[in-house]
Amino acid sequence: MKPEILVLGSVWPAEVLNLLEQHFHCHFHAQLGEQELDACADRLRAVLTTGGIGLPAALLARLPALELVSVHGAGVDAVPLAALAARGVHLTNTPDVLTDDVADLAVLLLLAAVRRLPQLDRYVRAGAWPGKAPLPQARSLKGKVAGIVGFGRIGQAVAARLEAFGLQIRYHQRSAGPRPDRRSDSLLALAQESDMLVLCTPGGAETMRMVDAAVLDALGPEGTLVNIARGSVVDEAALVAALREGRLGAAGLDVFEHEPEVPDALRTLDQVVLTPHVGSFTVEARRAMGRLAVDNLVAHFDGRPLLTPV
Ligand code: 8YV
Repeated sequence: MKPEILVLGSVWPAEVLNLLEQHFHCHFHAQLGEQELDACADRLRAVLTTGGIGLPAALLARLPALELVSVHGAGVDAVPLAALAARGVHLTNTPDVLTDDVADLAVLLLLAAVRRLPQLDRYVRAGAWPGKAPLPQARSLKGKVAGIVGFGRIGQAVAARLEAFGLQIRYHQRSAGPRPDRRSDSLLALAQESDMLVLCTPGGAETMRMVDAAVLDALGPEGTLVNIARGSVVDEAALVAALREGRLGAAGLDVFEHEPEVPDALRTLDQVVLTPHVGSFTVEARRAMGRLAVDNLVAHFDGRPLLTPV
């Protein structure tokens, strides 16, 4: 008999669904009523979920037979880690296979924000060019300092790309990391030393709103903030205020505090570039993430070691 698993999220590609059906008896949470969930809950031995949905604690409490949570994504901040550990439930994620694509998006947002790509695009589309409407010059990247917040796999991949643009790299994270000579002691110090901050740190309680008004002010009116990490890392109200009042220069944002809702204030600001949480949203990354997420489930039920345990 195939193990019974619960699948959260509603937009799984056909390839993932085919793999799942080969190995598991799948129950799709989005299609289950409360009574249907109750009827199968004590047979559900694993959960497949996305980084954004994670596993709500209330749902975990309804799954007494749970052995494994497989997260399709690198971030596990939406999973109740302590409760899983207390129950001995295994947890896997899909690191590495998305690193390059997420790092590419960080660079894309940084370049677009600093060189004002959306404004330039709007300028041409609006027919402002022939009339020689005033157009402020952008700033160079070369010689500037990029501060990377969270110097893990993605942070280091962003740094490698930005060094090729002639930027100096500094970073902040709790541990020393691979290049201690480049590490700033605090986030505030990093913001003071940097022309731009790129947020690559995990979400969760420890990093909640760590980018606050003081950090944004330290980055300053010529500074640029890029966030490809989690919306929770930034005090969004403070970010809006800093941009509105010209205390921060520009921002490139892929993630938001209450996504998919994006505050009107951010959507109307000219110096902001917005994308809908698409760091890993490429054919290649999503295919590899889907396979890895399913392979972890299969390995567990085959009695083999998990491929990418958290
Ligand atoms: C995805 C992500 O949006 O990896 C992460 O942590 O945020 C993203 O890659 C999501 O997990 C896709 O399921």
